[in-house]
This record gives sequence, structure tokens and C-alpha cells, in this order.
Amino acid sequence: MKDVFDTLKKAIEEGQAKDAAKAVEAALDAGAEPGAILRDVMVPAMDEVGRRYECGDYFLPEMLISARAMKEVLAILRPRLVATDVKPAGTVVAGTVKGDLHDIGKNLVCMMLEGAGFEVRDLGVDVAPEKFVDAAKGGGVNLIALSALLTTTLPNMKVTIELLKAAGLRDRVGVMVGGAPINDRLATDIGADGYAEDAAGAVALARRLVGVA
Ligand code: B1M
Repeated sequence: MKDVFDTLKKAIEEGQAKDAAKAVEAALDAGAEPGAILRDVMVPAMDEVGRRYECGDYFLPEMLISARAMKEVLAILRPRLVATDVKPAGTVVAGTVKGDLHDIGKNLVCMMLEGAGFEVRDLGVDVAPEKFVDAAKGGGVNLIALSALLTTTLPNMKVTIELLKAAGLRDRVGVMVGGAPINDRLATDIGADGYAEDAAGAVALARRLVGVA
């Protein structure tokens, strides 16, 4: 299995989408667990891409093609990650905050929430605070899930929470936040109900916030 995992990791790091797709199929055929492929191979591959970008070995185009390879592999894993027969747990409106185009982590969180029985309304990327508020006005929304990967876009989480408050929605709609630059303290400071470090943690947090944990 190590060989297949190494091939998959290298293919994502180098943006070879076809090789990555073949490697993930091979890993699944060999009995690898989808969650483990994601956690132990794919996420570390993207971390490596980030490291190469940070030290100047990679530029934006390399980061983009790696992201494309990651997304193709995720599409293969998706049906296995969301296969569920659990009863509906609640409705979540999710999105990446205004100014931020990163969506791989947010998509993963959405997939895992769906897998845990949540209905997910994904608003996409670069979502204005007003759009989250409009979505929360719709009936039956229990939670807003805000993702941000850039330190520059973090303030838009706070703006969104303030706007939810101003619209009188904060008492009935919970807010969870996540993304690489966020931590528990920041989540508390901006008035969120909770922070999760990864997609599995997001499911546990969402369950706790809607009271089905
Ligand atoms: Co960009 N990027 N990027 N990027 N990018 C980072 C984030 C960066 C850390 C790279 C680096 O310098 N090391 C850096 C941010 C620095 C900072 O602000 N501190 C950065 C930068 C600077 C930029 C640009 C500004 C570059 C430029 O233009 N000069 C630019 C910004 C564009 C914009 O958004 N306006 C940019 C662009 C891009 C691409 C478009 C090329 C591409 C994104 C493609 C896409 O998403 N469709 C990209 C990528 C791929 C990355 C890295 C390499 C990988 C991100 C990723 O997908 N990780 C990233 C470096 C890194 O993170 N190591 C980097 C895999 C993913 C599974 O993890 O998204 O962290 P992550 O999600 C995790 C957790 O964070 C958590 O769960 C997920 C699963 O475990 N999580 C939540 C996320 N959301 C959550 C919500 C929750 C709970 C948990 O509850 C609601």
C-alpha cells in the first residue's frame, strides 16, 4: 500500500490529475479506507504544495494544477465519504468568506457533514456576509459554517457574525468557523460558537451545536 500512497501523494504534489486518479482507484481496490487516504496522503500532499509555494519552489500555476488534481481525486472519493443512512441531523449553510477563493477544505467539510446526515447548502467561495444572512433567513437553517484560508479574509467572518446579530438571527442560528489560520481563541474573539481544526472535527462540532452529539 505504501507504494500506491507514495504515487498518489507525488501525483497531487506535481498536479498530475490522471496519475492521481489512477493511484486513488488502486488504493481503493487494495482496500484502503477513504478517510485514511484523505487524512494520511491527500491533505499532507497539499501541505507540501503550500510549503513549496512558501519557499519559492512553486508559483501560483503549480498551486492551481495541484488543486485541480486534488479536486479530481476528491470527486472519486466523494460517494464513499457521503454514503450514509443516518437520519437528518440539521441544515447547514456553508461557504468560504468574501475575498477568499480556497474551497478544497470547505468542500471536504461539506462532504463530511452530508455523510453525517446534515443537509448542506453550499454557497461556494467569495461569499459576501449579506449572502450568508439571506440564506440564514430561509426556514430550517440551524448552522452557518464559515471557512477562511487567508489571514486577510479572516475579518469577514466577524463581519458576517455581526450582520447575523443585526438581522436578529444569531439566537436561532449557530456559527462554526474553520480554516488554517483560525484557532479556538480567534473563534471566541469573533463571537463564533465553535471552531474545528479539520473536517472530522467539523462534524463533531456541528453535532454538538445542534444537540445531536
Ligand atoms: Co493559496 N494560499 N493562495 N491557493 N493555498 C494558502 C492558503 C497559503 C497558506 C500558501 C502559503 O503561502 N503557504 C497562503 C495563505 C497565507 C496566509 O494568508 N496566511 C495562500 C496564498 C497567499 C494565496 C494567494 C494570495 C496567492 C497569490 O495570489 N499570490 C491566492 C489567494 C486567492 C484568493 O483566495 N483570493 C491563493 C490562491 C490559491 C489557488 C487558487 C492557487 C489554490 C486554491 C484552489 C482551490 O481551493 N480551489 C491555492 C491552494 C491550493 C493553497 C494551498 C497550497 C492548499 C490549500 C488546500 O486546499 N489545503 C494552501 C497552503 C496550505 O494550506 N498548506 C494555500 C487542503 C485542504 C484539505 O486543507 O483548506 O486547510 P484546508 O482545510 C482543512 C482545514 O483547514 C479545515 O478542514 C479542512 C479539511 O481538513 N477547514 C475547516 C477548512 N474550512 C473549515 C471550516 C470549518 C471547519 C474546518 O467549519 C466551518
